[in-house]
Amino acid sequence: MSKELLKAKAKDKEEKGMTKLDIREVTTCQATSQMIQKAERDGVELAFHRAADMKPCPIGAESACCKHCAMGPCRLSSKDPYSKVGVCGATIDTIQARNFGRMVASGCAAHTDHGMTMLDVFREVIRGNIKDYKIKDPAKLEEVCRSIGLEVDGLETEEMAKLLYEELEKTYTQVEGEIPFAKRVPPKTLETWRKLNIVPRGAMREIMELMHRTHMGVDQDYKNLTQQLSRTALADGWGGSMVATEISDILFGTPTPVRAEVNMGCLKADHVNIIVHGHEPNLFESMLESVTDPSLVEAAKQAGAKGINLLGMCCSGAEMLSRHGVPHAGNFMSTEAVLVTNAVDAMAVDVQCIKQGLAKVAECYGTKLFTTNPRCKIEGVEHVEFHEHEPRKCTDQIVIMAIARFKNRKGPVEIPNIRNMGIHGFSHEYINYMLGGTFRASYVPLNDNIINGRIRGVAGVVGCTNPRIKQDWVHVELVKELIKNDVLVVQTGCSQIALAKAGLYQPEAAYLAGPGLREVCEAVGMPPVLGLGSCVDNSRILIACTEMVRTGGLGDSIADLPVAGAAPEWMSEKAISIGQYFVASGVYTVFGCTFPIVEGTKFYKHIFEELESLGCGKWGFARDPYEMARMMIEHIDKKRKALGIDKARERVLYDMAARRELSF
Ligand code: SF4
Ligand code: MSK
Repeated sequence: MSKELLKAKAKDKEEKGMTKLDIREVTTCQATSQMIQKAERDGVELAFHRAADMKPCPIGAESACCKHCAMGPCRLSSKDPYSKVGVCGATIDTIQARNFGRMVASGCAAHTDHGMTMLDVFREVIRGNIKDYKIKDPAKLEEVCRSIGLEVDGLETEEMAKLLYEELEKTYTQVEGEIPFAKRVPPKTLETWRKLNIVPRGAMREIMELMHRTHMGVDQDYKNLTQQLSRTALADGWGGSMVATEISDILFGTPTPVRAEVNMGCLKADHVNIIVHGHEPNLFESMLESVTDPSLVEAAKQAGAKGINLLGMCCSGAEMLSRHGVPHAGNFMSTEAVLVTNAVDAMAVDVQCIKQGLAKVAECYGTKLFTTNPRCKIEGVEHVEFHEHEPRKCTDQIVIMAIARFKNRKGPVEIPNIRNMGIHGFSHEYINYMLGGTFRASYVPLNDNIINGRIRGVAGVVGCTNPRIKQDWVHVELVKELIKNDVLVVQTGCSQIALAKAGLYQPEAAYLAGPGLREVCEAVGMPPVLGLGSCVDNSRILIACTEMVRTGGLGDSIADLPVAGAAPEWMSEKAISIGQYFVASGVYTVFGCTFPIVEGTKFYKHIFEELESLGCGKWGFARDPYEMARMMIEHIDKKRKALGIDKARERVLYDMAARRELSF
C-alpha cells in the first residue's frame, strides 16, 4: 500500500477510534511490540486489537452452553451450574463433556488428516508416482518397522516401506483391534488402557463414534463420554500425530542438532523474503528447493535483490527449523505482525492456525498471500494449489510472484533488528545418541541422572500463543522456573519459538538452570531446553517417556514417571486433544489462560482428579507461571517419592568425585 493510502487509513482509524493497546500488557516479544506500534501508526488492525475489542462470552468460555439441537441453544449458569438443565434435560456435566469431546474430535481430526497426508505421499513415493521426494532416512524406516513388530530381516528399503505403509494405514481405517503404534506403549500403560477400554481401533472410527455419541440424545453420562474422548485423543497422539512425525522423518530426515536463528530480524531488506506458515512439511520442503534454484535466484538478482530469503513461521516453521535450520520469523501471535514490516514479499500457507485476518494485513502492505491446500482457502486470497506429484509447479510460481512484489515494493521497510541464535533439532533418536554415545546409545544416563537427583524430572512445555494473555510471557517464565529447579524441559511448536527468542536455546543458558541440571548440560554441551519440532512432534515426547520406562528404574508405566506437561498459552482444539492424550497416557498436564469447564462440577473433578486414580494422568489449570511451575514440580516430587528416589535427590553432592561418577 502506498504511503498516502496508509496515511489515509491511519486517519480513518483515528476518526473511528482504533483501539490503542498498552503494548507492555499484550506481548513480551520486542519485535512484535515494535510492529504493533507501527501497525497502529499505519491504522492496521491485528488480532491483538480484535481481542481487546471482543470480550470472550463468559458462558461459552466455561462451556456452560449447548447448541447441539434446535430446541436450544441452551444456556446454563456457570455461577450456579446445577440450577438449570437444557430443554432436553441435559445436565451441565453432559453439556461440558460433549463440548470437550467435540474439541478433542476436531483436534484429533486435524492431526490425523495431516498424518494421513504424509502417509499418502509416502505411498506415492513408494509406488514411484512422486519423484520429487524420496526416502532420506532408511535407518529410521527400519527402526519404525521393528518397533511395531514387522519382520524386516533381509528386506530392501522399498519392501520395508511397502510393509510399513500397509501397516500404518490401519491407524486410520481399522475398524477393530488396536492401532499399530499401540505396540510401542509400555505394557503396564497399555494394560490400563485395555482395562478402561480406551485403546484406539482406528482414528476414523474413533472420531466418528465420538461425533455420534456427542449428538443430541445419545451419550449422556460424562464418565462414558470421557472414555470415548480419551480413546479418540489417543488415536491422535499414538496414531495420526505419531504417523506424521515418523513418516516426515523417513522422507525428509530425522532432526539432529543444528544452529539456527529466530525472530523477525531474520528478514533481509535487500532480499526477496518468503515465509511459509502452517503445518505440513511437504510445501516447505519443495519451497526450499525453489528458493535455491539457480534460475530463480538469478531472476531475483535481476529484480535488484541480493538473493532469496526463506523463513518459517508457527509449526511447519518449527519443524523446518529443527530439521534443516531454516530461520524462523516468529510464533502464532506474530504472523500478522511480521507483515507490518512491509519486508515480506510472499507468505505461503497450508493448513491450521492460519488467521483469516492475515488477508487484510497482507492487502494493506501489498504482500502476496497464497493459500496452497484445497482444505484451506480464504475468501479473496489467491490460491495456488500444491500437488505433491509436481510440487515445484506451485512453489516456483510463488517465488516468481514474490520476486515481482519485491520489484514493486511500495512504502518503507522496517525490520526489527532482533535475531536469536540457538541449537534446535533434538529428536528422540538424537537424545538417545547424545546421552549414550555412538556405541551405547541409550537413555540410561538420563534415567541415572533422574534417579541420582541431578535432574529432578522432565517437563514438556508446548503449544500456542494467545492474544488473551501477554504473548510468550507465561511460556518463558514457566520454563525459567522449571529449569531453575533442575527440571529438564522439552518443547515443540510456538512455545519452542518463545523460548528461542528469549535466548534459552543456547548451551550458555545452562547458567539459568539449577546446579544438577547445569552440570548435566555442561557435561553434554546441551541447552537446558530441547526443541523437538512442530505440534505433531509432541509424539516425540510420548516416545521419550516410553523409552524412560523401558530403560528402567523409573517405574513400569508412563504414569509412574517424574514428568509433567504444560500448554500455558494454548488456544486451539488441537491443544485440547494433545492435552487429553497426554493425560490418558499418564501425564499430569497443566493448561493456562482459560479452561473450557466450570470448576467444581462432576466432569471437572473427573478429569482433574479421578482419572489419576484409574492409572492415567490428570489435568491441572493455572494462569500464573510460577504457580504452574509449583504444581508441576510438586507432582514430579510426588512421583519421585513414590519411586523411592526422593532421598537420592537430597544426597547429591557436587564435588569432583561426584562429577567423575557422571556416566557421560
Ligand atoms: Fe439444549 Fe439439549 Fe438441544 Fe443441547 S441438545 S441445545 S441442551 S435441548
Ligand atoms: S498449533 S503451537 S499455534 S502453530 Fe501447531 Fe498453531 Fe503454534 Fe499452536
